[in-house]
Amino acid sequence: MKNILVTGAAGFIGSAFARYMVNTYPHYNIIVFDKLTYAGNLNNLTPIDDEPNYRFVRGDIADRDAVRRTLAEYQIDTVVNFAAESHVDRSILQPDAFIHTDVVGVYIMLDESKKHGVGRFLQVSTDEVYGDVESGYSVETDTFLPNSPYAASKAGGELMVRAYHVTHGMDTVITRGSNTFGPYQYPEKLLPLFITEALDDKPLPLYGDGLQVRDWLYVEDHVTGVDAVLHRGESGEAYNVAGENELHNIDVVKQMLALVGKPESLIKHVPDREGHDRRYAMNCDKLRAIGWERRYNFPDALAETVRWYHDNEWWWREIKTGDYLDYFKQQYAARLSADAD
Ligand code: NAD
Ligand code: TDX
Repeated sequence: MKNILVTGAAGFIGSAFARYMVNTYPHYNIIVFDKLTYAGNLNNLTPIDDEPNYRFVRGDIADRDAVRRTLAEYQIDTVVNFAAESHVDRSILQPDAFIHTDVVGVYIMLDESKKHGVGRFLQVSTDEVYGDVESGYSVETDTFLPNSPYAASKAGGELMVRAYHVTHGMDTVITRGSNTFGPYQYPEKLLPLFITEALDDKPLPLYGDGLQVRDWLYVEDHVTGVDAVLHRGESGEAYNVAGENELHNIDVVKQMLALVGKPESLIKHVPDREGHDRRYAMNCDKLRAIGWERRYNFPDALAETVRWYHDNEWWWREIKTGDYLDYFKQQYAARLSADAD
C-alpha cells in the first residue's frame, strides 16, 4: 500500500479515518475523493490541510470518467470506500440518491478499480444490512434482511463487492460498523441533532417509545477497526465493527442531557420512523481475532462528544442553515406538532 484513495472522507467517519491515516502512516499518500454533498464538509479535513501526504479531489463515485482519471493520476493501489448517502430518514423521504451512490457508485468504483489494477478494495458497510435483531447477535455469515431503503442500498453495494471478488478475483474486504458517534457528525443523526438542539433549549423529537436499541461505537474505534481490516483482513471476508454497548435510545438521550446540563422535559415523544428497526446488535469476535480492540468507553466518549459540540458552535451553526432547515421542517414539523403514536 502506498497511494490510498479514501472516498467520502469529507463526511463524518471518513474524515476521522483520513486524519488518522495521514498522521499514523506518513509513508502512505492519502487521496480523499468526495462529491461534497450536503454531508460533505471540508472543515472536517482542515486539521490535515497542510500535511504533505494528503490531497483532496472533488468528484462523484458514480462518475466513471472522474473515477478513472483520479485512479490513474494518483497511481492508486488501494481503495477505501466510505462514500454513501447515510441517513435512514432521508432514504425514506427520497431514496434516489441512495441507489445512485450506495449501489451504482459502488459498482463504478469496483469496475474502474478492477480495470486500473487496484490491489485491496475495502467497502465500508453497516450493521443495518442484517435488519432487526430481536435477540442474540449478528455474525458475518447471517442472512441480509435490510428494512430501510438505506439499508437495502448498502446491502446491494456489498453484494456487488462480493460478486467482484468471486467473479473477478478482486482483493476485497468489508467492514460492518454499528451506530457511530463523535465530533464532526452531521447534525441529522440522533446524538449530534439532539446535542445541538438541547444546547438551544429546543424539543428533542424522540421517535415512538424511545425503547429501540442501538449499539454505540465511538468514531475513533470505528476507524481503527477499518484500519485493522485494511491491513489484516482476509480477502473476500466481512468483519463486524461493534461497540458492544447496547442502549435504549431514551437512555442515551438522558445521559446526553445530564452532560449538557439540560432538563429531561426537553424530550418529546413523536410519531415513529416508518419501518423502524427495534434493535441492532453484532458479535465482533472475528475482528478481535485479527488484533483489534476498542480503546474508548461510552461515558467518557459521550462526554468528549458533548464537549466538542459545546466548544465548536462555529462548525454546526454554519450547517444548520439553508437546505438543512428545509430538511428539518420536512422531517420534523408535523411530528413535533402531532401526538406520539
Ligand atoms: P456522512 O453522511 O457523514 O458522509 C458521507 C460522505 O460521502 C460525505 O462527505 C459526502 O459528500 C460523500 N458522498 C456522498 N455521495 C457521494 C458520491 N456519490 N461520490 C463521492 N462522495 C459522496 O456518512 P458517515 O456517517 O461518515 O458514514 C460513512 C460510511 O460509513 C457510509 O458508507 C455509511 O454507510 C457507513 N456507516 C456509518 C455509520 C454511522 O453510524 N454513521 C455506521 C456504520 C456504517
Ligand atoms: O430525530 C431522531 N429521533 C430518534 O428517535 C433521530 C434522527 C433518530 N432517532 C432514533 C432512530 C434510531 O433508533 O435514534 C436511533 C438512531 O438514529 P440515527 O442516528 O438516525 O441512526 P440509525 O438509523 O440507527 O443509523 C445509523 O447507524 C447505522 C447511521 O445513521 C447509519 O449510517 C449507520 O449505517
